Amino acid sequence: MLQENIDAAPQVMGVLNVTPDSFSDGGNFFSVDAALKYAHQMAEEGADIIDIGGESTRPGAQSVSAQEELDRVMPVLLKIRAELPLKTSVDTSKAEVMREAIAGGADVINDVMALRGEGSLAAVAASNKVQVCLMHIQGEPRTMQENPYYDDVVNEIKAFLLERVQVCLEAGIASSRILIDPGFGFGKTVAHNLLLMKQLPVFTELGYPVLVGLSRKSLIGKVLNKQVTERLYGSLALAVLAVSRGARIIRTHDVAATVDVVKMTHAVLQQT
Ligand code: 9MG
Repeated sequence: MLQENIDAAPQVMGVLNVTPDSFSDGGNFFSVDAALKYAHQMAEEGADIIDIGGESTRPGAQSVSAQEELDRVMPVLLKIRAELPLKTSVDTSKAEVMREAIAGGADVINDVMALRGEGSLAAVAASNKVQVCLMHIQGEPRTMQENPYYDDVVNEIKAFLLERVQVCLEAGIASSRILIDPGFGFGKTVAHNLLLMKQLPVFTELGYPVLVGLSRKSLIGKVLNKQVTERLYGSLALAVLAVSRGARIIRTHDVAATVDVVKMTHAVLQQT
């Protein structure tokens, strides 16, 4: 007999980049109206969370001021919160943006620098509610793909994430508010990324929900020899592998397809 849902399925986080130059969809949602329309579409397609980003993290991207990031992100965050019943996440590494986003009701701060920026730990610790995603990156977005090197990629990233979790706990952030992310594509070669996926249980067994972002990334382009617009099937294959290895949140540009593969994979995993 088909067993009913015991544990909730992993969540799908839809990417909403409000930047002129983001990886894979740069410029598409740069106006508030276009961003909002796309947020509604992702909600209809079954997204659980929308991750709003006002500064591109792709290699070589230009950095922007906190004010510019706020001007891009805040109107979209506030409108989504007013119009849609789903969770919101703000992808930022700046304390000022974090503080405003938290005041504006963001549910998650998604920080690719794992709260190492000036004032960002305090900004998150000052809230008693917001969740934080601590992601691993080697280097910084601008230069991260210049010869990434590890002696032991899995254990070095595990140690980094555990150290950042400890810093958060000591700052008073409850363990229930912490998500971790090995940071696929952030200062990693294709081989590093593939090994991280193979060994994902090392992270999912740490006791913190694991978020992964694999959607349309260059590792897929390199393995399959596909342009960014042709990476859906590769992204979905990785989403299936991530869910079957225990990931709890899948960050994606392709919400409808990802929702289906996440639900299908989860249904199989639920069977006893
Ligand atoms: C902002 N961003 C781009 N890729 C990402 C990933 O893999 N994880 C997280 N947490 N954020 C990401």
